[in-house]
Amino acid sequence: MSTDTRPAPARLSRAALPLLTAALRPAVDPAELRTRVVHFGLGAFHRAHQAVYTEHAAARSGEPWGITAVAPRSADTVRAMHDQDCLYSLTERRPDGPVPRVVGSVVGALAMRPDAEAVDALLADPEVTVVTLTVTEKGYHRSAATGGLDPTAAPVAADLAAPPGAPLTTVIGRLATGLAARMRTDAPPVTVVSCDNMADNGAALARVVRDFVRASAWPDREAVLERMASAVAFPATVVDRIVPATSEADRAPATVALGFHDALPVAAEPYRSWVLEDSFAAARPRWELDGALFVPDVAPYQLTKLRLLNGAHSALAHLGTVAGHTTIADALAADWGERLVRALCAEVAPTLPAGGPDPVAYADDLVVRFRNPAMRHLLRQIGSDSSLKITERWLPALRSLRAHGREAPVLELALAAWALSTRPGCDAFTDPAADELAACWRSDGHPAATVRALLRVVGADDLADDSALVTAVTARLPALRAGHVDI
Ligand code: CS2
Repeated sequence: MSTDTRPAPARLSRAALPLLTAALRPAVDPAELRTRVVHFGLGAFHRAHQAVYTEHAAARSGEPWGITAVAPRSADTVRAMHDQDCLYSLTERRPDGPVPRVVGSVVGALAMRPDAEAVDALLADPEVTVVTLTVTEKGYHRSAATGGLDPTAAPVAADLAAPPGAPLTTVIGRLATGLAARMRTDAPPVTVVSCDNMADNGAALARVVRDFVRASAWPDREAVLERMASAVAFPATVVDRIVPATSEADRAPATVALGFHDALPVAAEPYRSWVLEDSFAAARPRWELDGALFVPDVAPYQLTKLRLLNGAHSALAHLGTVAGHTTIADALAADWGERLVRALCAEVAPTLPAGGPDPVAYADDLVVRFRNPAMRHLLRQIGSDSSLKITERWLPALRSLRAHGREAPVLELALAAWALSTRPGCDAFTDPAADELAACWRSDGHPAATVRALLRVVGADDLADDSALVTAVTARLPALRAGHVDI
């Protein structure tokens, strides 16, 4: 047995940067950046997407756009970020080998609750003109029935009832409070950019923020709303990059590649894209210098991405789990994997507005991206929170197909696999509505009644009332229960 007596590598830090090879160093010197962007959501996705675009925009424009990222929950991540001067490595997982480097655009990290005052100070800071968010669908606390803020959701109700100055739990509450403070000081306009996977995400975010202000007890809420209407823009955006949650297996190679210990590495596919609605209220990083596309209307891109990429991801997650697979690449290697992706894209294509990417070429690219053998993207990660995801990814397309009298066998099959995952005791995925969904499986109930009840839980009463659809989904259950995916 040999004992390794070499000292552990030092922690990644700004002092380490000059010691890295040029290929590993950030595109910008973080010491030259200032916080001009506040980001909510310190997860892997942000660090592999917007942080990269912002870094390149700063490097190419010479403008000092730095990001302070706010972690809604995890103070541990914030501490780890501080321990390494907010630097971290990003490894592109190319099929022919990993390509690591350090990203330098994040210059501050705050924990939303303990650092509430600092977060509000930044939101009111005239230098900060962009706020971005990656808080996932559940961070918006939208009501399935109305699409607006759900004031009965426990954390929302608690934030609305909190005394002034108390730390808040929801990002929407914190953002609304911070923006209100900015409006009161007449600070310059600001743009708030939702980077989550929802149709019309800008309008969705604007609505829940305004709903929070409207439901607050602030005496000046009408004045705040009025000023917000002219001084806060909420453009829609489509973000795209496959970034699996960082796993233990990512840490050691990152440290080896850098020669410095990195507790917060991120690994992502090489592909990335960002399409933004060109309606900003104030200065922004020149993300277009790094390939971001500014367009008048993102809807064709948004719906294509949500229904094809995310729709296929969710279908692979549920059907792959039924068939005993663990990752997207495994599910794609099944004899039905590629067929599923192509069939789903072909089925959904007629529901997409004109002006977006060509669905056939898009499906070709998806197969290549999903098949990347260097990626380990867990079906468990993608299938979690499905009660919120399928309402964006599958149900609008399904409605549109049914309204036009078209067949939807792939979406029906996917829905049946999702239904099975909601059974009591099935812990393949986590979901905020898990208890409510499990309660739909009454031991004396007919499976069709269960399918109907499940659809009602996700706010799809219209589909629950569609007997032909419910019958078709129910008919798929027995084969799936036996682990057969028949496409
Ligand atoms: C995935 C997305 O976890 C999921 O639900 O479908 O995170 C997906 O990887 C990204 O949207 C790709 O841009």
